[in-house]
Amino acid sequence: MKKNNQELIDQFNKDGYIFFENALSDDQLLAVNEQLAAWVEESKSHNKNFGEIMDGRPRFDLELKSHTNETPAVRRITSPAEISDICLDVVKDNNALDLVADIFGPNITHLGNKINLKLPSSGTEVKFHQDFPFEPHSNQDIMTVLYFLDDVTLENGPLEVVPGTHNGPLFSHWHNGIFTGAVDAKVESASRKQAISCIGKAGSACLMHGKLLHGSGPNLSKLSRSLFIITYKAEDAVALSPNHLPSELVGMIVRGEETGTVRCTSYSVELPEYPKEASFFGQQSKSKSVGM
Ligand SMILES: O=C(O)CCC(=O)C(=O)O
Repeated sequence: MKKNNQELIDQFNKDGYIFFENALSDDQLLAVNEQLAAWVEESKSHNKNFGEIMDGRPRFDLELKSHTNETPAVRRITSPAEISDICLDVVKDNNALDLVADIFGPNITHLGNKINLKLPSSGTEVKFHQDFPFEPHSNQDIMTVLYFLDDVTLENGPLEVVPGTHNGPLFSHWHNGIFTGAVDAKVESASRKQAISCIGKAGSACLMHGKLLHGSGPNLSKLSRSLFIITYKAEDAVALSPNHLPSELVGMIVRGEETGTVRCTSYSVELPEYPKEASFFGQQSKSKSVGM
């Protein structure tokens, strides 16, 4: 049975995430996927990361150990909405955004957008982490919305979330003086046991609180698993560290209006390290050097 908005909001407050069908219209899904297919095709002529975002880092991040012409392994496209009007239109308006406004609104701004891909044979995986320590703000009303561009199944590396962790501690993402962008191995193995896989049809989305612990395993299927990930925030949540995905679109109002107000809640968090790598996959690969 389809849940009404209040049931979804109650579920979000309890679990820290919501699965939401038809977050993208059929036209949006088709258009973003056509754009993505063109970028993957383009990646075949590159053997290293390419493109450029505002701070000079590459926009297209490749899983270099598996990327070939036959098995392209783009794993991240940073701020696609800066170079594609199709993606920009989705950032500005989609069915899930109304729910974000119901939860953290009425005034909502865009914080960042990216596409994560797990192409077959790429081996890409995501270590367990919380998003908030990458982007601490004056309050914690930050929502990551992960739009499914493919059908997501148990085999193709679904997002795994740990219900209720948005109400728990902020974990350290620093280990032995290195920002690994991941929680430590003990927290990860305990989390895995409680994690729920977010599976569903292309066009659905998972709305996830910025503090929710999550990760995902490799794609073991022959079909791709791509997510368009857009982070939104309450307009009165003001950044406490430089945005790690800088773009002209940061701070764009997508619902309501600008109030110029800062709302503060009290908490402590270690500041993140500004990435030198093309994306957080590079930061997470440092986990190996600290024995994780
Ligand atoms: O691609 C995924 O499965 C998760 C992505 C994620 O957690 C992130 O990019 O922060």
